[in-house]
Amino acid sequence: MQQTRIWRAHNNIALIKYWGKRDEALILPMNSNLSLTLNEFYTDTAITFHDHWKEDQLILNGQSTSTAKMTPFLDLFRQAAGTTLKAEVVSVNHVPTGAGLASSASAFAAAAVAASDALGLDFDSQTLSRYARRGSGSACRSIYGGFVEWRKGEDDQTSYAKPFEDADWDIAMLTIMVNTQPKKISSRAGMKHTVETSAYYQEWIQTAEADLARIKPAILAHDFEQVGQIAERNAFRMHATTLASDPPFTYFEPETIRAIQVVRSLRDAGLTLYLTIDAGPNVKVLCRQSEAKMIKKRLSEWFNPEQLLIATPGPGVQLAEGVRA
Ligand code: 2P0
Repeated sequence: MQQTRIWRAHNNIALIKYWGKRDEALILPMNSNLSLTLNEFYTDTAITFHDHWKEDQLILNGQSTSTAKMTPFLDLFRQAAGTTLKAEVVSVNHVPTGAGLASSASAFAAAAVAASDALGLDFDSQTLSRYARRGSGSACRSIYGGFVEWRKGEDDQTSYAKPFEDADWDIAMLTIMVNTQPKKISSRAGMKHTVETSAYYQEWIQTAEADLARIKPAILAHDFEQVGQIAERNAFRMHATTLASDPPFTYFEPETIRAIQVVRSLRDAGLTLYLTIDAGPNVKVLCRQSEAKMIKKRLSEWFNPEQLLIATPGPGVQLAEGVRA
C-alpha cells in the first residue's frame, strides 16, 4: 500500500508586513516583506493522489471541509506533474483553538511540500516557496525557519521567500489573544480594498521598503531594540493605510487598544518589549526569549494567563514524526 508522508510547516508572523498585491491571480506582492517563523504553531498535512477519487477531499482537524481554495492550488501541482488524479488532503492545525493566529501560511506551505512529494515532483525550496505563495502569499515564507524575506520579484518566477537569518538568538513572540472570533474582513479583502482606495497606499509601499532595508542590518547585528522599534512602527503604518481607505476600516478593537496601552506602560516602566499586529485584533509582543516568562507574568496583571501564548523561533518545512499508511 502506498505510504503517505506527513509534512509539517510552521506559522510565521511578519515584522515587515505584506500588505497589498500587484497581481491577485499570481499573488505577487506590492512590497517585499520579512517574517519570523514560530516553533509552537504549525500545520501537519498528508496528501494522497489516487485514481479512485472523483473529487478532491479536504479533512481539516477531522472535519470534511470545502476545497474551494485547495483544488485550484492542487491544480498547479497536477499541471506540473501532468496528471488529473484527485487528492485526499488530511490536515491538522496545531494552533491553539481560537488563537486568532492566521493558519493559512502554515497550511499552504505544508500542502505545497506534501503535494510536491506525493506527485514525485522533487521541487527545490525556492520552487516550493513560489508554489506555496499561490495558495496564500504569507505561505511562501513558511517554507523556511527563522527570519525569512519575501522579495517581491518581477513575476511568478522571481517572487519567492529566502531564509535571511536563523533567529538562533534571544528573541521570542508572545501573543495577547484579545478576540478569538473569526474576523469580519479577511486579510485578502482588506488588502484589496486598501490598495484600491487608501490615500496612504503609495506611502506604505515606500516606507515598507525603507523599513525592510533598516531592519535587516538590525537583525544581523542581533540588535533587539532596533528590530522591535522598526517592526512596531511598520505595523502601525500598515494599519494607518486601512484608516485612510474609503470607506475606512480597522482591525483594531477596544481590547486591541487596551493591549497597546499595556505594552506601552510596561515599556515606560523599563521593560523591553515591542508589538506588532496583523489583519486582526490580536496583539503580538516581540520580546527577548530570556525575558518572555517575566513579561508574560507582568502582562497577566492585565490579561488572563489563557490569553497569553509564548512562541519561539521555529524551523522550516520538515517531515513530521511517523508515516501514515
Ligand atoms: C503578513 N498578512 O505579512 C500580512 C500582515 C496579514 C497582515 O500575510 O491573500 O493570508 O492569501 O495572500 O497571506 C495575511 O495575508 O493573504 C498576511 P493572501 P495572506 O503576514
